[in-house]
Amino acid sequence: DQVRISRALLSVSDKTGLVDFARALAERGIALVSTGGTHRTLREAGLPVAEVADLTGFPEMMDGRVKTLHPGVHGGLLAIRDNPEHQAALAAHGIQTIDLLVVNLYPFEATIGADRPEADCIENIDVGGPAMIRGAAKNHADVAVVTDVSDYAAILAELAANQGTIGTATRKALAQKAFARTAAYDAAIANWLTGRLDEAGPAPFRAFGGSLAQGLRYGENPHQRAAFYRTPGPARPGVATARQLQGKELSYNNFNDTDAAYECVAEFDPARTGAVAIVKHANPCGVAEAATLTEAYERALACDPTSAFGGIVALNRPLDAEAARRIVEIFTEVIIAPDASEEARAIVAGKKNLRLLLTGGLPDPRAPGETVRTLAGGLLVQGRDAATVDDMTLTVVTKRTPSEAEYADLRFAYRVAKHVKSNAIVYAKAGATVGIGAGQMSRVDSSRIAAWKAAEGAARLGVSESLAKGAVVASDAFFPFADGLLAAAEAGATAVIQPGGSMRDDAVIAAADAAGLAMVFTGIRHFRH
Ligand code: 93A
Repeated sequence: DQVRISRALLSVSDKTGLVDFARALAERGIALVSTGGTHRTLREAGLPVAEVADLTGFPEMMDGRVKTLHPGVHGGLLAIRDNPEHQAALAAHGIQTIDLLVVNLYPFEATIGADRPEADCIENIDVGGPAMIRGAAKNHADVAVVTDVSDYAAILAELAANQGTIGTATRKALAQKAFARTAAYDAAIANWLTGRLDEAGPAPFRAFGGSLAQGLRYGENPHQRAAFYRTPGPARPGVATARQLQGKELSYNNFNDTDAAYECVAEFDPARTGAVAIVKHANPCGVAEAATLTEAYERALACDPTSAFGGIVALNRPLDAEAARRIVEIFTEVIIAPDASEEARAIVAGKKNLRLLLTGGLPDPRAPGETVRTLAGGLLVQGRDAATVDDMTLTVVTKRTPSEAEYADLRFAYRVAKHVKSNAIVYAKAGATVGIGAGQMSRVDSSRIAAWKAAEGAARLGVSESLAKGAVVASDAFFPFADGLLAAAEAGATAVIQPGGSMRDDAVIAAADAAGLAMVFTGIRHFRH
């Protein structure tokens, strides 16, 4: 559907390109209306232009704070053209429709950027402009809204090519851009105000949208300021939404580690199995699944009891008394679970400093969403890693096919590897990790660490063979060379899961065959940095 442009309202702070644009509109026979400064500029250029006061019957007042906030303007933007009642209202009140709105806002961002006095910044909060932009964008079925000076040329070109009309696709795209602009504008105001609030308080924080949920004593280190912000919109059940039953306030590192732990354990469907993840420094140091949480906890703990000291324990099912009794035996910072029985709560209550967080539900590992990371001068945004091994096609690439037991462990290990920082190598046996190598710059080093952890575990238990013996191994990304894979074979692993896709896959597969390993490719990588 084309919309014929008969009347345009122009109200711009940035007057770049304004006169040429307005002249071209006027030459097409489009009636122009504008606000004080814009009107003056157009009049001085000799263009025929009415004043907004002609539409509202009111003069601009209060230093321009109130100029377009009137039904004479907003009725003209918001009226649905083919709605008889709206037409009747327009007629009854003598309101003229506006088909093209051209607005750019008071330069709030530039004003705060120039460190101007607070009163100047406040005065540069545009109210009427965003109201008009939002009205026009909402009614993009009938109105085109231009919020970007760099779109003037394209609008003129479209009017010329389409007998003075603007098409639906363009109006919709303009409306999207318009709402993005008002959203960013309000976010800039909110963030600036957050900074002003904090100046009176303990620490100045700057965040990117969201609302300040909680000031934190410090960040990763005591000399770093920190706060926790909640993002708007529906929340994933987790540390941010949990009810804390007891214990001190969470620290910055607690938030981060607890999130890592809960996201990891949420990979395990509670209808299928109980699962426990123990996390330190945002990496799992033990994960296990079992029929009971107690057994899962014992086995997760056995993977690396030294590292588990002072860790975060995440459970995929409600905490029961037996598991609670076992967990409180060891110094633990946080327990997070969907829920807890009365008896379990009472047991945890015996440890005053231990935080117990109950979320009411598990986050969906497949749910979409974004992750955000800052870098100097910007933000990196990506979709969260919603891939799960259950949805992947596992292709056997070796002569030997994994046994059913190996398959189960391969899936388990890959599920865990997703939550281990790259380069990630995970040894697993019978539903429990037995060696985890995390965060090394070389994959072969991660392989060695994981194998060494498995050997250490054997020594701790007083058994002669490494726990890697008969285990499977998962790698979060392909083995670039056979060496990492050979390290696993040497340690005693019998089966391998990895994405595949290396230039040297053939050599890696040949090495696996030579070592009698079974290997499957997932086709999907789980980098985590
Ligand atoms: O102070 S306002 O929030 N009140 C209003 O009613 C209003 N209407 C338009 N600011 C308002 N505007 C803004 O004035 C526009 O968004 C534009 O940035 C500016 C244009 O003013 P002028 O035409 O006087 O230069």
